[in-house]
Amino acid sequence: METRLKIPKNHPRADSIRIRENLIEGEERSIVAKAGLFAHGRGEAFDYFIGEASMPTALSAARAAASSLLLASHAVISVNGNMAALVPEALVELSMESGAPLEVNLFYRSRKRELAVRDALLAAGATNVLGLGARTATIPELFSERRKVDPDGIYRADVVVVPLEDGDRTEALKRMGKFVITIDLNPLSRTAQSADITIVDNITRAIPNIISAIRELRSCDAESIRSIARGFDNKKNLSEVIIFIRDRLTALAEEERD
Ligand code: PTJ
Repeated sequence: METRLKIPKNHPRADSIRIRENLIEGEERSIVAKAGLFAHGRGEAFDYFIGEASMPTALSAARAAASSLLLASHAVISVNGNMAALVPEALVELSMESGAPLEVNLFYRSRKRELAVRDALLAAGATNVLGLGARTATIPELFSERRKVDPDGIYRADVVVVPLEDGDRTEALKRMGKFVITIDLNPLSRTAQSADITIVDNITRAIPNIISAIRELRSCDAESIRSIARGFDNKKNLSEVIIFIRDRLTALAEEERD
């Protein structure tokens, strides 16, 4: 995505600066919450630890997520401000590939921000965005503004994709019997720990990885898709992520010492 700030193509941190500028401009247009800028800083720190590339664990989690989306009766993708600013086109593509509608659902909810997020998705090619209708349903025992959901969307979904999420809602969705897929660069966050599938990766890489996996799995029979979904163990995957980070940091520390 083009940014207002002209970033030299050969700048060693060009991608990172472009992402940051997208978020700053998104905040100015009310798409991103101020807290979304802090959330990005936390995420980027973890991205350094993993080497700013999709780990093998992220690829297998993306494949499991793709299988679960293909097997779902009514999957929904929950969209917040950071997602709409960073990957609007990829979200529209994922929605089209998986058949899961996009639903705007914000932690820092205001009518202005809901409309700004919806407009960013429409500008990226979405034709139907849930979460802005007059009717709302409520997620029980949840006190943030995220408790209000679309009765035709998250409320009746069996599978919900909730990237960059707060732990309370993930736990509340689980109590409602939903199958939760998240994307979070922090493998230790409450959301990462309580979801059914956690893709520890940057959303800018994870969404395209799920799209590629869906395309690849389309040629597989239903039983093979079910066995990929069944064979995924989130706790084991998260533990491998932490071991990957430990080993990478140990190798870097040894290089420094030599
Ligand atoms: O737009 P709103 O109002 O719904 O608010 C969105 C934020 C992100 C502000 C809200 O959901 C929030 O406060 O989230 P948290 O609790 O800060 O959690 C966000 C998680 O996403 C953290 O664990 C970050 O490490 C992680 N994260 C940040 N940027 C990325 C990321 N994970 C993947 N890709 C990223 N680009």
